[in-house]
This record gives sequence, structure tokens and C-alpha cells, in this order.
Amino acid sequence: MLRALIFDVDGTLADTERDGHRVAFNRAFAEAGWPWHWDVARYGELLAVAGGRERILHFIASDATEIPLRGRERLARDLHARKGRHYRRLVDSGRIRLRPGTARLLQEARAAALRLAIATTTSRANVEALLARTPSLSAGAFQVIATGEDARQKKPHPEVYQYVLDRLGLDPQECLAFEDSALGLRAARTAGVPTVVTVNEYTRAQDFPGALVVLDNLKGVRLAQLRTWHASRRVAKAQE
Ligand code: XBP
Ligand code: MG
Repeated sequence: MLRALIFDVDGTLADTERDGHRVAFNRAFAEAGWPWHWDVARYGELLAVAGGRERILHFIASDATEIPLRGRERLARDLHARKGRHYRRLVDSGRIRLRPGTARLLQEARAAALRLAIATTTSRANVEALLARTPSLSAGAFQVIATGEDARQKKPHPEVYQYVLDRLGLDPQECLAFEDSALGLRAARTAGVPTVVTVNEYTRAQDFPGALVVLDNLKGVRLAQLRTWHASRRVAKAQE
């Protein structure tokens, strides 16, 4: 039986990447005096690395090899902290939108006493900033909010999902996850959670093995439909 919905944030609950995180990375680089700029296409490639600090380190290792190895971790931490501040300013300005259908579906799930949770790579401060901008989605709407600070290993590792399941006290099969990327899907599936994928411009061309269903977005998706997909999970599993 379906008891909880677990949402990824970046790219799933809201369109945060192209006009949010990416812009914030670039502002952080400029602020700290680095001549780097991640355009829309380059950022799409860099999304293969989960986590902002890890993404900066990966970029330095490929594009800024002149920076000594011993200074890289500290630099990445500094830039990532700056980036977080810029990101939250962008969120506060109302520039980041929830994706179509998400607010309505969350309201329907709450009315039906389903439990709601978040499993994200980004920081708690970033999630709280986003929720604060969305009255229908106050932080209290979610029983568990698991972030990058709660899991040592980033997606596609299942740790953040395992943390959520522990806190909810539920079996993975009693939950439904929502993800936008192949990395996120792998994290949820490795934790045993049936998963609905909603693609975006960065993830449309990816493969989603084991997804219950792959959609453009959640517009028009009702809870009854989610229950049907959830009930069909054994069929999906057999087909993997
Ligand atoms: C999204 C990410 C995040 C954001 C940036 O992963 O990889 O790193 O791009 O967030 P997912 P931070 O949606 O699978 O959770 O800079 O705060 O790490
Ligand atoms: Mg995501």
C-alpha cells in the first residue's frame, strides 16, 4: 500500500538548475575573481557530477589544472559557500519556479494523509529557502527533509533515500519516489523505492532503467493515477 511520496528537489520539485544553481555558480566565480563561466550546455555536462562542491572540484581537475592539488578542496568549499548565498538570493527573488503539477499533487497527497518527504543532494538552507517562497509548500508539509548534509555519499548512492526510509519507518515498497535524472533514479531504485521520473531539458535524453513511468512533468497527474502506477510495480520489476 502506498504510504509516502519522496521528492527530489533539483529538477524535480522545481526547475532550479539552469536559471538557479548554474547562475549562482557563475556569480560565485565572478565574485571570487575567477574568469570561469558555465554556459547552459557546459552545465548540462557538469550535472553528471552530483553535488555542487564535487562539481567545482571536477571542473578544476579538468579545466584549471594549474591550481595546486593541495589548495583545491579549500577553494571548492569557499566557492560553494558563495554559490549557496547567491542561489538563495535568486530563490528569494522568486526566480525559481515549482514544476507544473507538483503543488497540486502535494496538496492532494496531504489531503489523503499520505506522508511527504524530500531526498535531495542540495543543502538544507537551499531547500528551506525554496519552501519558504512557496506558501502551499511550507517546510511543515514534509515529515522528513533529507539533504546533502544528511548523507555522506551523494546520489547515485542510495544513502539519502535510506535515511528518509529510516526516518519514515517505512518499507521502500510503501513509498513512491520522484526523480528527474538517471543519477537520482539509480539512488532511489538501489534503495528499493519505486520511482516516477519527470524529465527536464537536461535529462530528457538519459536512459531510465527500472522507472515505473517516465513523464514530461506532473501536470494533470492525480493521486489515483499514482496509486495505479505504484500497484503495477511488480510488473515493472519483472520487466527489468
Ligand atoms: C542535484 C545536484 C545538486 C545541485 C546543486 O542533484 O546535483 O548538486 O546541482 O546543489 P539531485 P549544491 O537533484 O539528484 O539531488 O550546490 O547545493 O550541492
Ligand atoms: Mg534532481
